[in-house]
Amino acid sequence: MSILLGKGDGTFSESEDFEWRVGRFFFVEDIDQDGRDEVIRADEDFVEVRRWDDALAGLGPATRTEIDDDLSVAGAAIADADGDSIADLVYLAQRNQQMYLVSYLGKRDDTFDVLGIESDDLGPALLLGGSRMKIVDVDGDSAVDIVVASTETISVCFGRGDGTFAPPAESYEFYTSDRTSSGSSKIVVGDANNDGLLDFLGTRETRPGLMTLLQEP
Ligand SMILES: [Ca+2]
Ligand SMILES: [Ca+2]
Ligand SMILES: [Ca+2]
Ligand SMILES: [Ca+2]
Repeated sequence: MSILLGKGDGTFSESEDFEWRVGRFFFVEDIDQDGRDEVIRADEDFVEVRRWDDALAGLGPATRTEIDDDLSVAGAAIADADGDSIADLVYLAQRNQQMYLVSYLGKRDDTFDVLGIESDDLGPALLLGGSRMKIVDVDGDSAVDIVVASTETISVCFGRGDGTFAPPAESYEFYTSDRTSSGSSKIVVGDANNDGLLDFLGTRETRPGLMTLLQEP
């Protein structure tokens, strides 16, 4: 892993290399809301947090949490799912042909509670290549929600504010990716029509144009 340190004038100092391979999921987030970002990497069976160390002028040692839940993980997000101001790790995971959202609650010491809080089965719509997720507060109730895009649908799993998420009430047809080619499509959450309500925008490699799904008041 290397870091380019910004000097604040658009230039950067030389990168520094660390013997730390980035896992499948990689985040830079202020997980404890102290105004300083932490670096997090995660994979199916672990999550590691590293903090910037001023004395080292580099990242300090990794604090590691092993996760032994036998899940097949399709997506991951870092956000405070239970409202205690410490970020949590949320996996979109598959087990026995069912999809779940599993929250591992973050603790003050940069570890995570290994007893994941599982949502109910999210239903069959999310099984079809459900591999893209975004964590955002869609309805503005200050509990983060999970947006899941599968091959042909987009669904919202509303957060209950305690680390659990409700199965989606509806799935919207939304061509975010191809069955034949993955990894080239994008989904973005933003307010497309400036009405204060978040909307979804997506592109697809083999189909020109931008799809917009507007949230209704
Ligand atoms: Ca921090
Ligand atoms: Ca939390
Ligand atoms: Ca919400
Ligand atoms: Ca809107």
